[in-house]
Amino acid sequence: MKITGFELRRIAMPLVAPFRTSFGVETARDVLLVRAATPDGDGWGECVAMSEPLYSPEYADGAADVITRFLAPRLLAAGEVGPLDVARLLEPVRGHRMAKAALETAVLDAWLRARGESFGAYLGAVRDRVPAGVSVGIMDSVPALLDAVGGYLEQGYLRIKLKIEPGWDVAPVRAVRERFGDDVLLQVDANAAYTLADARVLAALDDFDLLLIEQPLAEDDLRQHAELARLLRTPICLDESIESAKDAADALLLGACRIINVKPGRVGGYLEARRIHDLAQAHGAAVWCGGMLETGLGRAANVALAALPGFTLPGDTSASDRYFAQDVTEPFVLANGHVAVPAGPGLGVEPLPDVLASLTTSTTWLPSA
Ligand code: SMG
Ligand code: MG
Repeated sequence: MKITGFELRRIAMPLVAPFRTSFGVETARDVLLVRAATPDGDGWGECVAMSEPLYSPEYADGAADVITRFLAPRLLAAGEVGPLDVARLLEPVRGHRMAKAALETAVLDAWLRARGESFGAYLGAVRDRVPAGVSVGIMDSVPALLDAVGGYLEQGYLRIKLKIEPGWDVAPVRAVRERFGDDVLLQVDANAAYTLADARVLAALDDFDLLLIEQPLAEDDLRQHAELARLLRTPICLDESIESAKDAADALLLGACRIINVKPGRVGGYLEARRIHDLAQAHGAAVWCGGMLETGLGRAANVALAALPGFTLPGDTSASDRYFAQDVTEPFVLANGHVAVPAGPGLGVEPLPDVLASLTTSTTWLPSA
């Protein structure tokens, strides 16, 4: 497949409510979209980097820069490029996995659309809908949190994830358990806000029968996660620490986690995400699909991935209206706690032209030489 050029498009998406984590507050999503143009049609990739390098070292302006100067030129100079070539062609450039993932996804989407095959079919999906969890930010008070959780449960979300940080951990978890009972599937995510010295507080969460505790310690603390795992009954799940299938293998072998949050952007794309799925399955470890407040474009691919057989826990694959009043595609909706896997070619969803135009803050065209 010949790529005639890449379009980088920035869109500004206000969130329906501020989303607070242990590293900051998001009130709007500043998204970098990549469109791969080919003679047979276009493909889309959403870069999950946030506007500031707080979740991970990548950030949207940096991703746009590395794509423009170093990544897109390698693909545009390569002549025929298929989805399996992208990672190899970009491999000499260190890191920048979210930027690489956006390019690979755009190429894969264009290639699948031309073949008339869906992301789900290509990746190996075995379901036509996936159970939806929801990630609930840190709130100003426990009553505000209980209102938010109650609202999501009423809508039908099948699993609740509470963001935690030192000072906002045992009390909110206890309050949610007391109000909504022991049957709610409940888990927590610290975004690396603790150290091993906090093991006692984290062990206090063992009383609440959580599905998992996500990324309690720093991303480069694999050994310390393994140590912490020995002190907790609650399974540890890693997010930020896992940037590749190799990292996943190391973490599982070391006993640093029993569960992995798979985010395709964080690991360099959907093909590497599928490798992590395969590896975890072989290892008997559970995986689930994480979220980065994606628009409908990124969500379409995530939902397809979450339909693979080893994704045995509900993901952060919520409906569009949990994030945005107006999504850039037809919205993903919650039906009996599930979100449908798109069945059409490629991502199976399109940006709505007028909406896309109204949200766009800039576009750059990177032509092939
Ligand atoms: O997409 O529903 C979503 C957000 C899920 O909590 C979520 N993501 O660490 O897992 C995580 C966070 C990272 C993004 S926070 C701005
Ligand atoms: Mg996380």
